[in-house]
Amino acid sequence: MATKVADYLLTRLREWGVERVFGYPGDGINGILAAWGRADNKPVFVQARHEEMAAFEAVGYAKFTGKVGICAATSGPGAIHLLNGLYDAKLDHVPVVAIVGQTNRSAMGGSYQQEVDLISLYKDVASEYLEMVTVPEQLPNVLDRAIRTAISQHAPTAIIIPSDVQELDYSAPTHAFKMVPSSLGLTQPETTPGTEDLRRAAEVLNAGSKVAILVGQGARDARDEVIAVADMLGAGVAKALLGKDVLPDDLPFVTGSIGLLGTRPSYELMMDCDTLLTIGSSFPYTQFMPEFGKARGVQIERDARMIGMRYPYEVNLVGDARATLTRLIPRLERKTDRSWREKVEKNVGRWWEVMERQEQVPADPINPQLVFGELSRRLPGNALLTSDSGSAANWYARHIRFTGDVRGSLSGNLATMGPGVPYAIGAKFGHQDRPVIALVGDGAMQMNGINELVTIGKYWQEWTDPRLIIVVLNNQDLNQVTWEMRAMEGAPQFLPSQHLPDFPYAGFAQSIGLGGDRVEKPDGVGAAWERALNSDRPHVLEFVTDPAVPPIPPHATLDQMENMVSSLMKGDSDWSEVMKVGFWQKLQEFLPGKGS
Ligand SMILES: Cc1ncc(C[n+]2csc(CCOP(=O)(O)OP(=O)(O)O)c2C)c(N)n1
Ligand SMILES: [Mg+2]
Repeated sequence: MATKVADYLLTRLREWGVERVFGYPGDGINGILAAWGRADNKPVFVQARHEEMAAFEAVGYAKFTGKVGICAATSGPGAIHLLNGLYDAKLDHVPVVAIVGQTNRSAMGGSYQQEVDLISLYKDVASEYLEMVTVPEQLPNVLDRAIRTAISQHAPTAIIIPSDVQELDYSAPTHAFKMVPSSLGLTQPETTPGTEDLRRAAEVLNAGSKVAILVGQGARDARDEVIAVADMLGAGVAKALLGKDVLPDDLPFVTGSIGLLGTRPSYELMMDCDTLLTIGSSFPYTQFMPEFGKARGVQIERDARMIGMRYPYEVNLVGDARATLTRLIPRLERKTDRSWREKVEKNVGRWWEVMERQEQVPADPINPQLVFGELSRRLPGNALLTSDSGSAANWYARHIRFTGDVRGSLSGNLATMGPGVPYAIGAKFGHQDRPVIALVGDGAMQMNGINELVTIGKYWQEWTDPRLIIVVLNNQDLNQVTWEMRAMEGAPQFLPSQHLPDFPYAGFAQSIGLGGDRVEKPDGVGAAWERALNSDRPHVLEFVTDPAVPPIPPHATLDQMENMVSSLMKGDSDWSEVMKVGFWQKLQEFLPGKGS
């Protein structure tokens, strides 16, 4: 039988080294599905419950492996469902290729069933590369460019293949006019700034006496170099959320996360420094960076389109983090006065003590901080963590100490609900021998996480290490929004929108053959973690947590936090009182210039 376009598509994906495609079927891609059958399911088709989940799985796979993630969906509704996951890839700069179907060429423009103008719909999300294949000779070039562009531009791209084209006999581009042949492979250039620019950057960094470093995911390959620079400059290092795994938290000068979800030591590092070095981060919140005019700034960023924003930097170095730092280091002078660094380290030590004490404050019934603290103390050094958007992201940012090779990610820039469980599935398919832990709210579970447990149920027996732990914060509240409303609107909880019905998350997991624990008391938290971490199968840990425990922003000083913890521990006040008063009235006291 002749090779059809769909057969060649799968062959080419295999030639690119693609091992898995996360997808969902439909008649817009029936031709490709039939080819998959003929190709003995290579690359392996991973079936999600929903196309958005397939896209999140591809994003999670790409984030945790560094390889391109591929997702596939049918025309019309399937392609529409992929969108939110593809936007997540776009905003977090993740290489993902979407392969979607379209109606037959003969029906196009005829308002045909499931006919959606996909070129217009995908124009923005796949702005780096989007093309429809209309004749077989186009295919290798369009697919190769979609893959190469996704990898090199760190972005989602998409190819649309009408169903009748999938069924055509494949015919390769020829050595002829208006044919576009293509070839496999891609090497990534190493970009470094020029000597004069490195000299200017070194001048700024050497002149400062209180240096702050901010790292983001772009610094991930430069761990040793960042440590070396921080040592020479006597600097503290704060981490943007997507860069939480760039440096481990057991280094005493690492101040942890930055921003509203960040730590007090990161806040003070930024407010008190006289020099800022940002490496591989487009952290957007200027108000958590030094006052304008207070610090001289240097930025290192691989993408010239993303440099020079967020802060008025004096030197903008376009280059890869590792290559640039390697060339910068010989130009740096070791700071002999270590007092700034000592202050930062003292702050960091005290911060972790306050976090541990906060975790112990009683709540009704479980303090969510305790859930994260108990995990942090047991976290395997090779774990992969995902967090959903919700209060979990606060506790993930502040209470989990990364050590060793722990990796973690969340939807950093789109901050969408829903990726916690599918990211974990993508991570697991990328690293079947590593434990994966998803930290998810009950709202996100009800949005899609419960359904995606079914996907875990379908595949877990294939995994070398079957440990995939899904933590559900059962607080019967869309808690993060509840707190945001209190903060910004001064509004009380609006129950018709905020309250969530209960659901037996652990019981449901058990009913489909997974492990499950519902934990209702603080003294059961540690033991539940032990069970899940030693389980022979994926495990849902449902913790009944108190929605009245506020995510305290970094405006609160360590003294204020300690006082609050002491008064809560003594019973002089409790979390529900904080809630009644309205946390944000309390927050006012924490804002700079207000209260003690
Ligand atoms: C798709 C999407 N819808 C809505 C939001 C707004 N939002 C952010 S966090 C959140 C609440 C999450 O609730 P839950 O998952 O229960 O976590 P909790 O904060 O209660 O721990 C909402 C509604 C969003 N970020 N993404
Ligand atoms: Mg909730």
